[in-house]
Amino acid sequence: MKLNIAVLPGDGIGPEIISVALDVTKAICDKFKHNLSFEYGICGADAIDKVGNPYPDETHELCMRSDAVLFGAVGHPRFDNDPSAKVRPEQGLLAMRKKLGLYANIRPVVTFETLIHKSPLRADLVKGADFMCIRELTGGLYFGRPQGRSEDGNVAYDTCVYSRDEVVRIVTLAYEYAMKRRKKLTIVDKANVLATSRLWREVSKEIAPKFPEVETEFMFVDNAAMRMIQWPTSFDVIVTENMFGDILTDEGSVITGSMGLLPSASIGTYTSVFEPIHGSWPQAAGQNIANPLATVLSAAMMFEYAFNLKDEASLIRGAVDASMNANVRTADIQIDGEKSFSTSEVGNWIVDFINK
Ligand code: GGG
Repeated sequence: MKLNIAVLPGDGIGPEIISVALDVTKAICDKFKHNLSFEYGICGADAIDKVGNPYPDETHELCMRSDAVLFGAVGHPRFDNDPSAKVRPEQGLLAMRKKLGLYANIRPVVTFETLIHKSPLRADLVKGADFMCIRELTGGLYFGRPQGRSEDGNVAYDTCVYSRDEVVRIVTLAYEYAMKRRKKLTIVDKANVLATSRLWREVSKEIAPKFPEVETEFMFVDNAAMRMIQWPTSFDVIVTENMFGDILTDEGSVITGSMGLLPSASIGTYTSVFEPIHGSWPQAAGQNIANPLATVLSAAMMFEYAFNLKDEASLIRGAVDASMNANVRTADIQIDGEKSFSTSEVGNWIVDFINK
């Protein structure tokens, strides 16, 4: 099969983790005799520095002609300390999502048996947790307009907007995923306060009867945040709006033991993007210490979701499991007192495992 992918490393640790994920992708393509072609593009702070735009047209055109995009991370603190900055790296990520129509961000949260010691939560609570968070990605507060500041700078505003069609699209997709899993869907909102959440509830109640086998529960986001910590095994599929999904999935990473473990797939209209849920960790850039597994597992999602190549995805996941069982781990997931491995050492181990 021919696999034509765009590779956007981005900022901070992005280039290091993407290098590992690309090596893994190449090893899988060699093993399964796929014809891989890939091309690099720029985005984020890197692209602001080079061309003044965090998602330049050339990068967009590259993504549009690719079957899938492997994405690292964007962001740099120098923009946080400069409120007058006209453009921020994260705007590139949002522009990419909007322009590529990536309305659904799929984030699996799965506990690894060998990492239960790393979760700050009790082992008996996190053991067996395996749920999927579906985050709406092109609407809500991150995109609603107006957004800005009053002329005197003393007032700031964001706008949360959702249309019926946007809710139908994402909630229907979530029911379809629930049908393929344990047939339970939790719809997370803040319907006691927000008008957009009340629209989500109204529309979801219209869709639910089309999926009678799926148990539907509605939950306020504050309650969901508590329940995720107290009883993570009670979830199967969660669907929620953009910002709630952003926050809840970072919380989900605590269950697994490290932010460096959570992959994601963003699917939609034109192509699909695969990226770790974590950001660019600029303080660690160039040190070869970042955990590459979230990006490697994102590459596994790419094989499965973009190319329907399930054996290839399974081999990657098996190699990741094997690396952890062999104790070849970066510092964030290493057992206290054991030697930790660098980003590239973990990557090389996984590639060798695939090549065996
Ligand atoms: N790989 C994900 C990434 O770079 N995240 C940085 C970020 O700003 N994320 C905000 C978001 O996902 O909406």
